[in-house]
Amino acid sequence: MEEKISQIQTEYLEQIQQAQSLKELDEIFLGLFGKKGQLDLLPKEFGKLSIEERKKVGPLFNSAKQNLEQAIERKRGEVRGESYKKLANEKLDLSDTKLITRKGHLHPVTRLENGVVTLFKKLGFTQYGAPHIDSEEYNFELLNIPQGHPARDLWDTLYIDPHNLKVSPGELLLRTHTSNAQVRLMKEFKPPIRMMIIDRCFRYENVDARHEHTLDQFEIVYIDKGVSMANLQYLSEYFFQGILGKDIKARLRPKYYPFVEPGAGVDGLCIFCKGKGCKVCGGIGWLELAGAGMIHPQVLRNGGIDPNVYSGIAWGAGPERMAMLKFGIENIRSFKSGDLKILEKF
Ligand code: FA5
Repeated sequence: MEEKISQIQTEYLEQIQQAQSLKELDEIFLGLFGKKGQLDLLPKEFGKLSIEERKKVGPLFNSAKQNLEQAIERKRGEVRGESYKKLANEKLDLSDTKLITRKGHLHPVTRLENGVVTLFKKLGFTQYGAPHIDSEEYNFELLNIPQGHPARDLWDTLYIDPHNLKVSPGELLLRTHTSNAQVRLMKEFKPPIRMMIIDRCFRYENVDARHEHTLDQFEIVYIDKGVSMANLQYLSEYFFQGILGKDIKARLRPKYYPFVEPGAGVDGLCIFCKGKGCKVCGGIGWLELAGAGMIHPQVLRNGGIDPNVYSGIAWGAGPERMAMLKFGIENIRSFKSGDLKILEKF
């Protein structure tokens, strides 16, 4: 046994000395101390030895084990030192490397909206902001839509849980349209008024190719003496041609909104089916871009404006719907999907 121990020691010390890499040293370590390692198997044979022999072999075994472990550790240190030296002398020449940079850009809807704001600034419109979380009063009641009015079904929304707030259930909601700004701005400013609101709205909506639950709207409110449907017609053309190009085909059709009289829907010809009807336009051939009309006399009164002196027009348009036509995007949900393959095209 003593011979066997010193033979293993000599043999492995030599191997350790010749090792060039950490991998080789790991293999040597396993060969000695692994599950079937030569040195680790030895104690199993100690049972066969006499007590006298065991007294001699025990310390010999321990010192061989210690020597080999230390030799491996020492050699590991040397090999590491060599690799560090090599690394320290290595030089990486990056002078010729071209960095691959990805250039981002504004979201297509943001670009379209910036264009809209610039267009209407030229006509003297200023931007106005109204709260996203608003009261029923401004979103519905002051716009001639009292509790229980069937028109509320058109703007189904999400109500805020009044827990810990000093409001009754159903009083606070996520605004369904930018029209919640109408009476607010009338109370704040005296006519003539030329204001625009461009911002986010929310609806409890059955989402599909042209309906989102979170959508942007662009609203204008123009109040002055003698404002008429002719102004609405002119501004609609100015708006749609300015953003979608001279060739855009738009139509104005009668539509009911409780806060305007008369009311109109403004549609753009569906570019996907050229008016034949498809899944994007819901088979209609036209895509509704805006709701509009002459501001109802009662709404003017609610805002402290005398309808016998002043009249006004308003519209609320969907920038995402316009972006669908402008960029040829068939599904409104693509805009907020975060799908770079689609967004990078624009
Ligand atoms: C309104 O929201 C009215 N406040 C518009 C208005 C303003 C009428 C001023 C009269 C005077 P409507 O629900 O139809 O109306 O929405 C207006 C436009 O917003 C639609 O024409 C469409 O372009 C866009 N829109 C409406 N619902 C969605 C939706 N779920 N997803 C994307 N766009 C929508």
